[in-house]
Amino acid sequence: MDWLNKRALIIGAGLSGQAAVRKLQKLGAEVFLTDSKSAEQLAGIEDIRLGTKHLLLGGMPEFAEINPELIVLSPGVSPKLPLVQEGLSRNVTLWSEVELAMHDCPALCVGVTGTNGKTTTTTLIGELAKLTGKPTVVAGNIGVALSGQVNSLGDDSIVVAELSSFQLEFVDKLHVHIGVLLNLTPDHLDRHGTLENYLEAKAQIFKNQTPMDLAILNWDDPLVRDLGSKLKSQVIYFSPTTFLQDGISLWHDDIVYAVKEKRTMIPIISRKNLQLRGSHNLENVMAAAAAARAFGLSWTEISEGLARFKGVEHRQEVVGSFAGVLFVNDSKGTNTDAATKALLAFDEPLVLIAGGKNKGLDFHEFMKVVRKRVKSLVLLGQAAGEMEQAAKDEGVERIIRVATFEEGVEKAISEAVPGDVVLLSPACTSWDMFKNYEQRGELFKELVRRHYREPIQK
Ligand code: UMA
Repeated sequence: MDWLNKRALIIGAGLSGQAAVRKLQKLGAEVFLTDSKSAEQLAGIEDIRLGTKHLLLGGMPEFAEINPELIVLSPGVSPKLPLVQEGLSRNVTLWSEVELAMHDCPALCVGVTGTNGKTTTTTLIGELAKLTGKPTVVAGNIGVALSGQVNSLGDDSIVVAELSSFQLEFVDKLHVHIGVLLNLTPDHLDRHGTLENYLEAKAQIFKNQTPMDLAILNWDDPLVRDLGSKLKSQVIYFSPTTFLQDGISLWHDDIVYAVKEKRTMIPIISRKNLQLRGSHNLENVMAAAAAARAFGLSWTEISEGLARFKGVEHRQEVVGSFAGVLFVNDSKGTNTDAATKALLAFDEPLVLIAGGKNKGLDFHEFMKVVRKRVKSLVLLGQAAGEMEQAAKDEGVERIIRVATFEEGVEKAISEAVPGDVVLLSPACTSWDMFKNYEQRGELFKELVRRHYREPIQK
């Protein structure tokens, strides 16, 4: 579609909005950008060269003030906004930012959606895509707007896009050649209303697929499985729990690819050779293997790529094994759900470092899991007192309170013996002691490596 001299309104001036402005400016459109926040509240907005007439901050304009021919919606902006509703009633083209990004992009598009595991799977597929030697871009809901990343790509390139339900809600021609739907559990229902609507938004990832394309679906998730029979594309299922005669699943300890018609079963990798832990990560690995096969890697290359993958930084990230103790950085575990998942991912005795700033959560359920899985609990930060009380209430035996993060790491190291795992998964935000969870995770890694006199990796 040609946007030269057309009036385009972008709603939301965050990462997506700012990238959309730049893209539409390049396409020669007359661009308007609006945000309910003021310029002072918005990071990076001063780099956007739009006159005051076109930069409408601190509130939303009336539709008639702009009369746009295109509205681009940032993912976090609800379509219930009167401005959007008016656009819809006047049949104005309404696109999500990912539609704008990919509309004229000739690259092979691999899209990953689902409620959980999107970022790990997207990152892993990105790593595997790089093994093809082709130019590869990894972007989307992962924290980098697609519109700013894909503009100079040719048809020999691969785009690996993490796609949220928000981003998929208003797509038109978005063609995802290889689409992954990992799982679906209730989430974002404040925006989508019902689980059906949420599934419908996610299923948009397959909207423009043809019989040449591939849908990679989770067999274990009934809603996702049922979608398979409704798609035009080829479907491959994966399952970490049930052996599939057609698809990717587990055969004893091996992840295998089976094709019933050909009576073949190809071992891809033993789960023991994966650095990613936990059964939820098997879903991510299986989906990534299916995608990588579809963009042309051999099973050997896939196996090597999977074995090398250490996970996403700060999410159950393996720091290394020192003196027989495995150190894992899960600084991104900023709530009890995430930290529980991390605890359940390990069979080994655990020394857990937890605490920080509480988000208003109750810790009792979490401490029930801690009692079963953790041999020593090291507590720090503002929430330490509250966590200690909950831990005692639930019968956790070994609780160690420390004053500083540094002391916490040293204590955890002294508690561990060969065969143990020292896990940082705080179940709290970092904001009482750090700028963000990344800074907390970096310090953890640095302290561990310093203790064992390993070179610090920046
Ligand atoms: N805004 C309005 N009016 C509204 C609502 C929002 O003006 O009614 C403005 C806000 O004031 C703000 C801007 O919109 O300035 C923010 O837009 P946004 O929320 O869409 O955020 P972006 O910075 O564009 O980031 C988005 C994704 N955020 C959301 O979907 C909420 C990022 O995913 C994504 O990485 C980025 O685009 C680049 O593609 C984050 C996320 O939390 C990680 N995603 C959710 C999730 O994973 O659960 C879906």
